[in-house]
Amino acid sequence: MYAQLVETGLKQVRTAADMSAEEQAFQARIDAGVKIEAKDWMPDAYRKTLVRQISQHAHSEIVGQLPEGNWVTRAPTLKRKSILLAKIQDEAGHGLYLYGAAETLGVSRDELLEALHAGKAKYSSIFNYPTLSWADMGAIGWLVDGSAIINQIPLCRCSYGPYARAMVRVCKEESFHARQGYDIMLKLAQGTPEQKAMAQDALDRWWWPSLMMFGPSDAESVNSAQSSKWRIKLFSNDELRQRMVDQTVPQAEFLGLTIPDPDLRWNEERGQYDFGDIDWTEFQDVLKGNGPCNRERLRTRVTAWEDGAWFREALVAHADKQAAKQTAA
Ligand code: FAQ
Repeated sequence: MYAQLVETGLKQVRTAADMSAEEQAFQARIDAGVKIEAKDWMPDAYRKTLVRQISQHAHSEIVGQLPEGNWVTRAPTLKRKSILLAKIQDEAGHGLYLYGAAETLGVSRDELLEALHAGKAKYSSIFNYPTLSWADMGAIGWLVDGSAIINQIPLCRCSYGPYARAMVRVCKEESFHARQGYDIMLKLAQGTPEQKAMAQDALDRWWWPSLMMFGPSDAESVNSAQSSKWRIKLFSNDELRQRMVDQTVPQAEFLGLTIPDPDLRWNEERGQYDFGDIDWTEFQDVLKGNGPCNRERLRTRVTAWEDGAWFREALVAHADKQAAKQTAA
């Protein structure tokens, strides 16, 4: 069923010769920078690609609440606790905007959640790692939300109107998230030697998984070519990953922390940092469900869904009652 909703696997980029007249006109609108709206005609593969990406993105926001949720009761001060709670609530909101954007493409939220709970739909690899110390709240805000912003700013200009518009607000909120994360890291880095060591340990554990968030290398990315042609993707996975490294290295230097990459060095000629090889075996393992927390994350989401059944039923019963009252009036 999920396979009918989304488009997966290697895509041949469609050329003018493969396209009907309708599809050529659609591509011409995209090339001219026109936004595609929900009621516009669109090729089935474009619709399915968007359902795949937007729903994966929505699931990431929802599952992404769990690693930080682990620290709400142990935040070091009331102020830190309120900030963390607000951030986690924002992530829930992002999930809802994104499910809303996916629904404009003709799928239901229930179908998408069913695929997540059955382990068929992906969500970002990053949320399958554990949060072992308070410093991880800093590292997530700084590196994970930092990477999310780099990936999502271009999405504000993507070809599908409802997705692009949802991204505008998401990005504004993500920038608060990144600032709060960096602020936690700064406090720890300027604290006692033990606190600075905690910050370094968090950077050591989150650095490489954060680089993996951008997806496989361009040579391995199955979706990039067609998604770029449709202007769903405006920059490649490797371009955005490079942007993240270039932006983050000076921030780590300011904190007095060391990026755990012996091959990291400034390349004068390219005007960018060179960095070491990513462990793609680890990435693939996490995608297959074998990361450190995959099973726990899914179990937690399924339990939350099942425990909330009575509340959803009550809402439906209330809505039915209201509708019956209006009909009678
Ligand atoms: N994790 O051909 P490509 C956040 C999959 S939000 C898992 O390059 P594509 C906020 C990919 O789906 C984070 N799977 O694919 C926050 C595809 O498999 P499929 C989420 C991954 O779509 C912060 C296959 O590998 N952001 O962090 C990953 O062109 C803190 C081949 O890859 C988004 O979703 C991965 N990292 O490019 C929340 C942004 N990478 O579907 C809470 C929107 C790749 O064919 C707390 N998404 N895969 O079976 C995108 O920009 C793209 O979908 C990419 C992947 C760049 C993720």
